Amino acid sequence: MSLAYAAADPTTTVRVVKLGNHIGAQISGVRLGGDLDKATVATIRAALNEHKVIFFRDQQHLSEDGQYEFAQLLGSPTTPHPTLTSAGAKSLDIDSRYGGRSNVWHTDVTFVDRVPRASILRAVTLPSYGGSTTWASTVEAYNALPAPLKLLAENLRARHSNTYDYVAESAEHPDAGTVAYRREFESTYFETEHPVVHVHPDTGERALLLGCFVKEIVGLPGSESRALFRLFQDRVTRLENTTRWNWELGDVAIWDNLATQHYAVDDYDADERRKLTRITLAGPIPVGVDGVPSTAIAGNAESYSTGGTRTAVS
Ligand SMILES: O=C(O)CCC(=O)C(=O)O
Ligand SMILES: [Fe+2]
Repeated sequence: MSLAYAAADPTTTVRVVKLGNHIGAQISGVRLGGDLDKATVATIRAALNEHKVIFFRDQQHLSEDGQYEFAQLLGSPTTPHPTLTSAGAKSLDIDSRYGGRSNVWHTDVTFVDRVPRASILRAVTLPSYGGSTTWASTVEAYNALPAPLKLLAENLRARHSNTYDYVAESAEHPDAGTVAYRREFESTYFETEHPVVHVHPDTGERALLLGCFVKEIVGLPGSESRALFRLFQDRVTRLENTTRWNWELGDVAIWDNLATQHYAVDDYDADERRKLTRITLAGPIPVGVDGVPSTAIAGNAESYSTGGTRTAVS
């Protein structure tokens, strides 16, 4: 299905083409930057809410500054990361040389209370093959649950932290860059309790809020906590629920971080470099179906993100 919208410049047409039933669309006819007209920004916002992750090819003109100026049109950027503070002022490099191989399913930064609303990722250096990224809809994962499992999930809360079990995720010996990255990643301890089902601040849709930062489901013994996590997390990553993007230089992906998880596929040569630049938009503190918000257990994310109130940010 393809939807066309007239852009402010009458010579171009913005086109939104769906990539899958539940998630993903490619948008063409847009030159991203700080000078985009309001109508196009509104189209991008609507497409993001509807499709959860959207892709733009051929944005080679974008610099870090241009990416940031565009981000400011869409929402309010956070600092690059709560703990990776040696990153620049505006963006976070996802760099294979420095620990940037996110081959584990996650929603970004769920260890803080103000979970980012969206992320904007731009391909800067790519390997000669491999290195795609996959996103999954956490809204569809919730919607597809049988009624008894919906009820169960809605009544659970989970604790997320920024120290998770890397050893369980990777059989390989980490290189020096990865070790340094992890040390910085864990330099300040953050822990937050979130509802397992939260209500999306802009669409009102319900979504599972899980991913690799989950430490435990509250109130359960370890074995049952792990079993329930697995049950719901496996629902998120069903392939019908995902879309996979094969990057080309100059591509930009924007995902709704409150409606998705993602996984960077580590299938490129160890000698090859892959680097993408991420700018993140602030989001509000999630709330559960019962209206109870997430609560910070450890760490203060105020300086990371101006989010926190439940006003629409993007
Ligand atoms: O490397 C990628 O494709 C995605 C990395 C990631 O997890 C992120 O940018 O948040
Ligand atoms: Fe990520």
